[in-house]
Amino acid sequence: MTDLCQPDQVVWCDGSDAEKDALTAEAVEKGILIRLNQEKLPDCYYHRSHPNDVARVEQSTFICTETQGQAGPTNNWTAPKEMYERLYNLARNSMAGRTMYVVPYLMGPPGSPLSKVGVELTDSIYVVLSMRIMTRMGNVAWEHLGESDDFNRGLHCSLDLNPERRFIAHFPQDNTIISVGSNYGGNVLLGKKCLALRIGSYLGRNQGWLAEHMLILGVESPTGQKTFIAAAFPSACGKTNFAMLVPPERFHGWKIWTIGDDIAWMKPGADGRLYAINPEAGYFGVVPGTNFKSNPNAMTCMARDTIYTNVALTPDLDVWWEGKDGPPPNECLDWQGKPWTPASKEKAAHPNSRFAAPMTNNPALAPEVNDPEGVPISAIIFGGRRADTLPLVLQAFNWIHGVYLGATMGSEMTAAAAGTLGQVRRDPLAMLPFCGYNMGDYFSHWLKVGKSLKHPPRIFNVNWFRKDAAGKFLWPGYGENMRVLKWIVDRCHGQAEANESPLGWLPAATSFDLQGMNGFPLANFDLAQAIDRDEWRREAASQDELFGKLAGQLPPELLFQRNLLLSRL
Ligand code: SAT
Ligand code: MN
Repeated sequence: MTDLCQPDQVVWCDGSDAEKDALTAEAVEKGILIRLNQEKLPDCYYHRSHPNDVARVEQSTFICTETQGQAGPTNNWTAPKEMYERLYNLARNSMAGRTMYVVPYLMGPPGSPLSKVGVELTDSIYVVLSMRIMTRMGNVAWEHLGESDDFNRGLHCSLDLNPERRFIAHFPQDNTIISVGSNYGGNVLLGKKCLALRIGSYLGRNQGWLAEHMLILGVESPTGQKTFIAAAFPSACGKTNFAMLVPPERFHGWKIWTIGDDIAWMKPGADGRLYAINPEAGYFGVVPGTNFKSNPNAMTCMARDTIYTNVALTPDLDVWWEGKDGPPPNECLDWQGKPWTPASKEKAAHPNSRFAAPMTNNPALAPEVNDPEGVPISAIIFGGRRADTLPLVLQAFNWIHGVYLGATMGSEMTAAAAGTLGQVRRDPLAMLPFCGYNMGDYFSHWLKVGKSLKHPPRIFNVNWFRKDAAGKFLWPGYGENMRVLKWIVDRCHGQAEANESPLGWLPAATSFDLQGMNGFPLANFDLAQAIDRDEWRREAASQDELFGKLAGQLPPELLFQRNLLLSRL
């Protein structure tokens, strides 16, 4: 790669503190990072991305399998040979006058049979410093690798950040990723979406495990019983908030522990249960809307050792964003560095501005996070962002029905990806942008894994985002989601009642706790749970688009499930 990219020098990163200090100083000197107010925000830095480079770009993301059928109709595909040629031409000499950093990293706890090693070559200090937060970076990766050559090959060239020369290309059969022309997190922190999800899902299918866009949390009851849950939501639908939830007053003695906020690798264990690890070591969370009420643990995470990207910068070198506690600053610089005041029409922080913070900053970090065996999963939750149709919570009748609920998930588009905000699209298991192979085969893989589990997790569907006729959210969300969690946990332990509905099991009024919800109109709960048969007939009909696209590869079970739903309706 050095022959190809022609860097002036090559730096092998070891992950040490001395290396971090030197790279940080260099980044500050070069204007890549701004040192924030160290009294308010110790070890925190600020970065502005190029204004055209603020989110994942799905149209520039490719799965380059041998045949187009292997990538499937939901992925962009180019033949590997052609894509290698195109990207090598772009990478050629692209690091002249620059430094190539060799970043070894480990995804998952050291010593875990599920963990994977990657090596990312990059010409961006921002990427090196972010990878240091988001992964276990440095010598720990070489130690895990030992004599093996089974590691992911990653190349990242910043180029000139021209969107026309932006490609995020995956070569699953070679365990290789090449990303050029971007410097935005999800496109360039190759351990995250590229390895942990796109390549990971491909490997998981061949090796009998699951790589999922899921948070993992532990619910501890007042008696000390811990129940682990994995939950899939599309990007920017509150996974980080849910993973760090603080139970309300009513749930005194209950505690939520975070294992991960974005990605789960899950494998059947010898005891017939499904075990999960979080391959990451940090959080790359959406900042706007985060405050001490919505997510106090995230506020603590990002109070130190954090890289902020595309939030607003105040005159005293503090950071600000829409939805932060307290009044807005009288003046500041917006995410593009332009003067901003509360009278400005545009937002000060980009809606997809992010913080990168080490998980060890999280007061709710689960002690099991480094357990090489992972944690046993009792429930899997699928959730979308839907203003209508979908109830607050329901339980699938069984695994196959649960896979159908996941496969037909719909969600309104968010700022995490370039696209039309608010439009509902099918995002199966929140994996549409992240599945490294044919989505139909992916559903079959899920069905197969379910069959291999003696004690499969229970599957649930949630929607925090349902609105009333006036456009107001029906459910308060955030900490109050503990009530939904409690019902789910009770269901897992056979302790809560449910009523059968055409969609699945709904909470019985006697077993869903609504006490102590100050000012919450109880009728809203019924509205949030209401099933409108006309909406559901439309919903089932609109599944045709995705199912039609996957025809041929779609497991028949899912079509049967759809017909069962229609007959129940
Ligand atoms: O931008 S990332 O892909 O890293 C975050 C997300 O979209 O989930
Ligand atoms: Mn994500």
